[in-house]
Amino acid sequence: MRFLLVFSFVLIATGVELPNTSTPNQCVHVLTSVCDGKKVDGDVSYQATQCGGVSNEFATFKTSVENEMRALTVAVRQLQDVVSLLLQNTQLIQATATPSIDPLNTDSTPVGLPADCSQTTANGIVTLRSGKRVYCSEGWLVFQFRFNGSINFMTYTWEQFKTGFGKLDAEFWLGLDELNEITWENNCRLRIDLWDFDDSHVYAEYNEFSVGNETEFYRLRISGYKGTAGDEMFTNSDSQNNMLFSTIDRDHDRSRYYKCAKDKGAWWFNGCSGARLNGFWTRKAYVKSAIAWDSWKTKRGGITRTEMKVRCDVLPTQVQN
Ligand SMILES: [Ca+2]
Repeated sequence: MRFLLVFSFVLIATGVELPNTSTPNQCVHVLTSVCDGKKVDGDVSYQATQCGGVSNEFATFKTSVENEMRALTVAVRQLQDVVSLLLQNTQLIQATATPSIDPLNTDSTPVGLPADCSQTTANGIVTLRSGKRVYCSEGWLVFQFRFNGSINFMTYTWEQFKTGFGKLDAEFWLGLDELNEITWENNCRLRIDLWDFDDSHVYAEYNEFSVGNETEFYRLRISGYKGTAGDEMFTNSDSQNNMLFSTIDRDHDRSRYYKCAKDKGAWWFNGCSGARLNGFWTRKAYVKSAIAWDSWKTKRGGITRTEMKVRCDVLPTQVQN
């Protein structure tokens, strides 16, 4: 039955038409009618010899059947070629739809994902090749993001600034350990973008940026300013270059009398002035503890959105002599 179905499909697909006398009984019927009453039982050779007028008809019919069979053979081969091509296309589609696996990637994560933010133009939350989710902005890795005061940065401790807090889809601080890991052995830049209530925007970029490890209290190294916000971190009289990180519970600033971070939020304080972007988020002006960048906003308030981000050039591997 299966063979008959396939055979029928082949005929339909190839457009081959068999003669109406394609079955043995029909064949006998045709020959019987030509012999005009002579009894025949399907023995076509008998008929051919007994019925002279029929022999030519039989020869013609035989040739016709042979021709049809040859045509069928050609059609079957063409159909096999079509099926073979379809199978190849199906395999190609399946291979394209299945994620490729990088044989060098031991954790078997799909290739095509960026290794870091510098390899993507996406802005927002991005999954890296390592599986880690980060926040990218125009090729930079965002490590501090504030825009609505949903998180009070003033309440977080040394341990929390060390490991990070907040959420990527809200406000967050990435963490000092990770900043150290990212910046310590690479050439990195720092970029800071600031906005106020009127949506005015300024930026500051530092061509050199690194953060030490916890043993040296995450010492900040910074230089090479350019931008529109003003150099509030390096050439300021209260320069924060080479300063240690302070939090509400760890005082590493240079003021003998004050704990700058306790009043103004965690930062790399020298004295208690200069940039301080982890301060209190407020819409009010003249708030002592507010987020501040004095070379742009002198009213101690009004900065409503901050983005701190890092971008690094990985140093080439040392060549062994
Ligand atoms: Ca102090």
